[in-house]
Amino acid sequence: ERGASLEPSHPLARGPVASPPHSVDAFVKEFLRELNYGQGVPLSRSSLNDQYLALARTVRGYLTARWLETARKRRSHTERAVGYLSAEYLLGRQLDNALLATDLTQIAEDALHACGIELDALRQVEVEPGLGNGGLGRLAACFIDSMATMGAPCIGYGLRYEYGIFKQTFVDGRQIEIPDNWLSMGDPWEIAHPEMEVPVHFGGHTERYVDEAGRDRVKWIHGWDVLGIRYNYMVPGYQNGVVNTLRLWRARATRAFDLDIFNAGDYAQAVRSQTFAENISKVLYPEDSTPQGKELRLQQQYFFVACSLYDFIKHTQPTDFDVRDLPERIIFQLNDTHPVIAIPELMRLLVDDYGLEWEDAWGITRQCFAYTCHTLLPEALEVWPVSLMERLLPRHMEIIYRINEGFLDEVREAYPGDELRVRRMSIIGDHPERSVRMAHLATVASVKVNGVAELHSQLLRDKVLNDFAELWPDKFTNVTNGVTPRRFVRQANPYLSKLITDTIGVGWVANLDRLEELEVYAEDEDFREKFRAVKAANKERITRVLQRRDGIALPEGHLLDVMVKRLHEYKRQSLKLLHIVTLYDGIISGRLDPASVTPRTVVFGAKAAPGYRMAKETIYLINSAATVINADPRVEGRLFMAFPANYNVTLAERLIPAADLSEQISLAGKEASGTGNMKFALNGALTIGTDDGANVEIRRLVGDDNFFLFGMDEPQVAELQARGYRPADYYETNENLRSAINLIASGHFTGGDRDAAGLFVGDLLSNDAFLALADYQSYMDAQARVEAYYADQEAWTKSAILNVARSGYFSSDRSMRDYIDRIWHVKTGV
Ligand code: 7GP
Repeated sequence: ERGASLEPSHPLARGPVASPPHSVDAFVKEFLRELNYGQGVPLSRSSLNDQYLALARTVRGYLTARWLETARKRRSHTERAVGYLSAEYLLGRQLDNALLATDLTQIAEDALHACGIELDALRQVEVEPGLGNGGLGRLAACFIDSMATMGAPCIGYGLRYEYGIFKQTFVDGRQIEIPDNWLSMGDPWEIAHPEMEVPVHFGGHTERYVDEAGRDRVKWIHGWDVLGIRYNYMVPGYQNGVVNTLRLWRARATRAFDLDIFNAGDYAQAVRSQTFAENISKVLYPEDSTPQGKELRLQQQYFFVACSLYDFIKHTQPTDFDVRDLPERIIFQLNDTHPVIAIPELMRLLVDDYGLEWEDAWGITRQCFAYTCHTLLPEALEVWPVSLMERLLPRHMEIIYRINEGFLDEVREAYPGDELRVRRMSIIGDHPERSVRMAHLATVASVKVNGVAELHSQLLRDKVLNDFAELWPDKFTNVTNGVTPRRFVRQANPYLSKLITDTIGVGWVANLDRLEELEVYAEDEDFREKFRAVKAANKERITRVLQRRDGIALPEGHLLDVMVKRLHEYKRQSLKLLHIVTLYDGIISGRLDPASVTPRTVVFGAKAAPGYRMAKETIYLINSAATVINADPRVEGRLFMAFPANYNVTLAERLIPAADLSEQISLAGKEASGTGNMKFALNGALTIGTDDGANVEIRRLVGDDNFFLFGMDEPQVAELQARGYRPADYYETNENLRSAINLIASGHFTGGDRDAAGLFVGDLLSNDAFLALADYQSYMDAQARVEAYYADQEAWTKSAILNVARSGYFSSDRSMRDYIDRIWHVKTGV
């Protein structure tokens, strides 16, 4: 019998076909189908990778049905969506999250079991997509998770790097970077659309002409092109049937390149120029909080932004869409300055391609963007040389000049005669070379500018962007960061999750404020015992993980003290090192009785930017100290240091739930927010921290009694720096500090090699830009308070429970609520 033809209006053609049923039998069937017909192997001959890919595709099948349904519902209404523009998404593994979102974890486990496979074995196969460096990239991943869970229309746009953040290994204690070839085994989560090509242009020059209507217009005569290829990823909401989209772009050479090859005498050279185009999405730049200023980086930025704007206008809107309605349809959130070139790109589209008048286009553009700043380090604010811009994006440079002209007129009108201010605020800077200040461009064009924690937003207003805040006070706002409780509590900490759910019900996973219902249980002895059992189980788990992953044997019964984050001087891993060395030095010099030292294991995790010398020296010294201290019998096993290589999202999920103490010790006024700090508090670690970033809010919420505060606050730091900071003063007057530094300088940890510690020690004594020595004694005192408090396990556990109960605020769902209310004004619940 011949099948009936499916007209486009036929229900089956309009899809989606129903999701497979939620049953073990159905899951087995889907899984075997994927294995047999997708991977082309019978179960009996399948490899672990075959099984993982088949499992991932099976789960993806369940997601797809919801994804199509979400898209169908959204097509029928015309409400505003969020376009999250981010050069980084540090996603972490996908499988568990997808299982949790679809409530299939148990079914999958049983189904695989029926096939003789352990789910846990397949979990280990997944390579995490490391398409981000650190906080900024992980935040983007949390935000898209929360938007889906709130049923809010959001599309994430970014780059599909072929190589993500490098894999770190240590050779003789020194960091070695290995390319992260994460796609080598195939990525079952992506859906490629090689047929969806978006043309992106570079180089060339511009020409003026007069159009039919007699208007002056500009034409960009392109120098060269690449194509953007679309890759979709599903972003599932937590058990709400919503699946949003993350759309990442890959660069491919145009056919013109192919033709060149065909015609060229020099075949090899022609293929090389093809590679040149495809290099754009080749690798993530591994710098964190420091801009690179490399041409390829600007190419990446423009490439993904141009693809995304084009895609939004041409592919997500109806064919009769009028670009004048853009502000009703979209708000683009700029995740730091990396996507800021989107502003002149939208102007170019509106003026050159759609023929709008400049003023109309500017009116529209100014409603379509909002900007989040993630730093306070002045050197971290991106600037691009005008010369580079002119060469790579000549039309955009003209547009930026024109935006700047209009903007500076506004400034002059508000502050007549204040040319100094005009120069400070200009989008174009003159020193050390003429360049475009991307943060200024972003601020001028955006509806709102936000910092990522209260203190950070205040310092943005008062310092970094002060002139702008004076001109437009209402433009500035704060949205304190958050983290997704699905990944960082529910998945990462199944033991704690079960205890919470058994105690207050399951509602907390999508409504984290409900954790406050745990508050009363801090006084419940039985609950405290269970809470301690959870911690103990998590310590056993991390012990197994580190043994298997790194061959590290963690001692038992120690206070677990964890400092995990990118290696940066402002974060002060150096201060943590000074603390441990001081204890060790005290013991070996006989000043400190080892029996009086709280048994403590310090775990570091940190990648250094490959070109960041001081950061790499710090890694080397930490590793060297670990080798010596761990092996020294005089310590009597009371101090242990571990530095597992390649800290990533997967390791964070295992490590954070086991921690007793969370190290958040940046110099006040330098860490914009921190988000690791939130993950630790939510998993029942106590924080030792400065008055910096979101620590301020964590301390206010959990209470002073449940937080170890130390160090100068930001005004004190500013004052000391204004007075003139001399680190040597502290070295000379603090005996323990001097002795610890001397021990490092003597080569004790570096096999007698004094030079090996020279850079580190030399900088601390003569420069110490982040005032580690000034905060040293205060830090040591706070660590002594930690030891005393830890001795009282009942008191410590109470505090740990209160940290959990009072940290619901740090859900990224709440952050999204704040963005929606204050900036985006989009509807939720679809
Ligand atoms: C980070 C900030 O350093 C961190 O404090 C914050 O929690 C995080 O963003 C999320 O807001 N910044 C970056 O990762 C970064 O690369 C580039 O900043 C300016």
